[in-house]
Amino acid sequence: MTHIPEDHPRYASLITREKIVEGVQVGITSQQGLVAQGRGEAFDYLIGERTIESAVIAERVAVAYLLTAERPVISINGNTAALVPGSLVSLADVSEAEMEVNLFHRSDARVHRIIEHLKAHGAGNVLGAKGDARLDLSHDRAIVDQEGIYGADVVLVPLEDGDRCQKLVEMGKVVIAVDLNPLSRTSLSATVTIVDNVTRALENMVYFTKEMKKDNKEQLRGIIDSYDNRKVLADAMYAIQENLKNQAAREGIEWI
Ligand code: PTJ
Repeated sequence: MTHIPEDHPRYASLITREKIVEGVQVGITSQQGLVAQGRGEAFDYLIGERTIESAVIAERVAVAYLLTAERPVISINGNTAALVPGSLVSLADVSEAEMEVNLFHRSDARVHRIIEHLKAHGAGNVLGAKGDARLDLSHDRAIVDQEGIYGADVVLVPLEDGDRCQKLVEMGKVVIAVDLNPLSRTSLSATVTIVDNVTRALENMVYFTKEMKKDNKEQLRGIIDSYDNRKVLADAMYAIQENLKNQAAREGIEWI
């Protein structure tokens, strides 16, 4: 890993980048994952590299869904496995959700490497190697486990592609997405869209789960019922616009 000095103004962003590069080097992350990370970085820059208030709301609603689910599943790909393995394991643990490796650029070797990587971070059972069920899609993200994503009622899909998100929603599942692009097909079709960096979102969700586990089901359902995903998307777009305006003002550039 390249040495990044802690006082570098872009320390957090550069460390995240290094983790993805390392993920590719050890065969966990796909090369395409580097491109996806670049896109994420660009949106994170636009939003101000912070968790906006509406993302906190979405994160709490996501936790309420996980805690009231019958069969919650966290879907894991090569990017999230490299970036936030510890938080994924903690979230599965505190929310009692299953973990399932599901890849767009699928190979059995990579599925197994990711399962081993998660186990090295404390995971118990990790699904995804069986691939004994199929979603109605023409690419490899269709391959899922019967006892995991296929039979789940709530699925958390950080860094998803739009097709599968839409398919899971069509199947009647609650889909929670984490995506820094508020206008991606995934963001537009998910039940709950968390417009935040997965590195911040997962950590927040672990914290909220520990706190909200004390709430009863009715309180959790109340949180869900008052939620409007369109408002959250609109707020993320507004936050991007305001961040750019403020930055322009600081630099003395007129906003036209
Ligand atoms: O490991 P695989 O084979 O399953 O492949 C995983 C990737 C991520 C390569 C695959 O799912 C893919 O190609 O994704 P996309 O279509 O590029 O979508 C990724 C979305 O996630 C984009 O909208 C990015 O803006 C967003 N994104 C990227 N990095 C982050 C992010 N959102 C939150 N946090 C990030 N760190």
